[in-house]
Amino acid sequence: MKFLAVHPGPLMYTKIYLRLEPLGLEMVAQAVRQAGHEVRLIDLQADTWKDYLALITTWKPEVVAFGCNYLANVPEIVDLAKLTKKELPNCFVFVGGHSASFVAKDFLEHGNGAIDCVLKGEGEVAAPKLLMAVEQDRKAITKVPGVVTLDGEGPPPQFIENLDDVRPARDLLRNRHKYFIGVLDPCASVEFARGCPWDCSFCSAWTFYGRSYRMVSPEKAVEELEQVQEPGIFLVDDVAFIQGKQGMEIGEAVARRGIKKQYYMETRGDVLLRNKEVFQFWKTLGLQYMFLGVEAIDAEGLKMHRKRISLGKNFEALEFARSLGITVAINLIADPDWDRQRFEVIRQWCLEIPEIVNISVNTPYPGTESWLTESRKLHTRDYRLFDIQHAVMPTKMPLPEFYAELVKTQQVLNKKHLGWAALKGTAKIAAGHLMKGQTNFIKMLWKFNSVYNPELQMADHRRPVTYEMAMPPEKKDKIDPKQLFILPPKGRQGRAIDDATETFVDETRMGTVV
Ligand code: B12
Ligand code: SF4
Repeated sequence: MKFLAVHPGPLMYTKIYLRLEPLGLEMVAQAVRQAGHEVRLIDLQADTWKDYLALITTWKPEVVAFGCNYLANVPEIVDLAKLTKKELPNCFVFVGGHSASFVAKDFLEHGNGAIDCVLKGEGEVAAPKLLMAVEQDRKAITKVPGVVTLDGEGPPPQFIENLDDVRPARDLLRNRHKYFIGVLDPCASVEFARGCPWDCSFCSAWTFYGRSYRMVSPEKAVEELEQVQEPGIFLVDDVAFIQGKQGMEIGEAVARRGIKKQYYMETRGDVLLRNKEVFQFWKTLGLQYMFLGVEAIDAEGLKMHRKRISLGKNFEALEFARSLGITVAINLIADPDWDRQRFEVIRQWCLEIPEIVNISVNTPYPGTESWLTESRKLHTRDYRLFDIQHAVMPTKMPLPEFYAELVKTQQVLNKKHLGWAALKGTAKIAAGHLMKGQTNFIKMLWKFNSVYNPELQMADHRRPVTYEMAMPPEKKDKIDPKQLFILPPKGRQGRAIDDATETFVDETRMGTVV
């Protein structure tokens, strides 16, 4: 069958700092291709709706699959599905991905017949099975694991047995030069491990994967790095090198094969401190950027986000990351309750430290514990505002003032790390990019004010809402986190970490789920 995989357009954050290839969708595309279908992929972060329309009307796919990792993309995907069914009434249209899995039924209702099913969980195993059902007997699709239709639901989603079995169909993307993060321009994405063994209340990375953790083998990881053309590598793992041994093994193989790349990765402060030698080694291999999930700079804030890592440890981790001589970025979560004074404290802190500080807004997402325990009522149910750059819960200050303070604080980042300030330190690199025709990095340096603007944020709230999110269920003080899982948890055996690491995780996580 002719299968078209589609990634929706960019959200606010990706308009400046980065644009990355849709790795999960490439995995699904490859699995479908391995099953013998004719496959194409279009990424609307780098192409337009017009390109999409031209593609479906000329190529006429028999199946169109949308990837929805981000809740904020739901309305766009519903509209694209409707457009697709209008142009190609017999085409089978379905949606998969992280967020789609948590709001499957709502998605189908918004689609009003334009979306045939949502496929929950990992797509590698399920998508080829679904296509087989579509080809042979469309009425039997609810027998496929993870399928949700308006009439019923299939068995629970299945894990891919071995992450080495499917690697991404990178060749299907036509605009690979458009993917970048900061100076890593162009940049490819690579996965060394999947899932997260922690259980932070505001995060759905662990609930999606049933708190499992699996690793790609060092041989496969290195083979992939070798095949990737781009000099920059964005490691998509939620927490890099949880298991130090894997980090060392991949690193040693990279060194042996003489692979020269520049890397971006994200990790936790406590993992960094536990596996110092691994990160030191990766610095010698080309580690350039590290993102540390600090979330708060006071104990109260950390408690709120259920991060059981002390502030002292976080600052020690920051100190160590600095000592590696790499660019470090950290994330802080601004709460809608913040007042002017709180923002001022954060601003001062941002000014004092050399790191890039990214500030996002506390947002309860379906699939997280916060979604069920947050007592504050949502003041909007517009999916598009659930991008952690907008306030979806009532703010203590009037909303325009909250945004003014937020943007003023984010401006510190702009002043310190973008524009001329950034160009001063990177002029040579930037010139190199220009010589090769890579302009993503240079273009992003002056975009801040056109994207981050309190007036624009307010205007976003005033847009008419066609598709409204369902309300969260009645608030509960105690919940059974198991009800949040998409992939069924396998307990300890689902986590490919040694016992010492399992104990370390247990000591630093807050939950009691197995
Ligand atoms: C890498 C990453 C990014 C990258 C890459 C984005 C991209 N173009 O894909 C960057 C850094 C750009 C990014 C940005 C953001 N991200 Co992000 N990101 C991740 C992260 C860490 C890993 C995703 C990944 O690549 N995994 C590896 C691949 C192989 O897995 P996958 O994509 O999930 O795909 C599998 C399944 O989901 C499924 N699947 C995926 N697509 C499809 C399609 C079909 C048809 C089917 C059947 C199945 C299927 O099958 C795949 C293979 O098994 C996840 C956390 C997580 N672990 O999921 C957060 C996550 C998805 N991001 C999140 C957020 C909030 C954001 C931002 C909004 C943050 C911000 N600061 O603004 C932005 C918005 C991005 C945008 N689209 O414009 C949240 C999502 C919240 C939500 N419910 O909406 C997550 C869950 C993080 C979290 N801890 O909460 N992100
Ligand atoms: S450590 Fe916490 S925030 Fe980070 S991916 Fe794991 S569960 Fe999510």
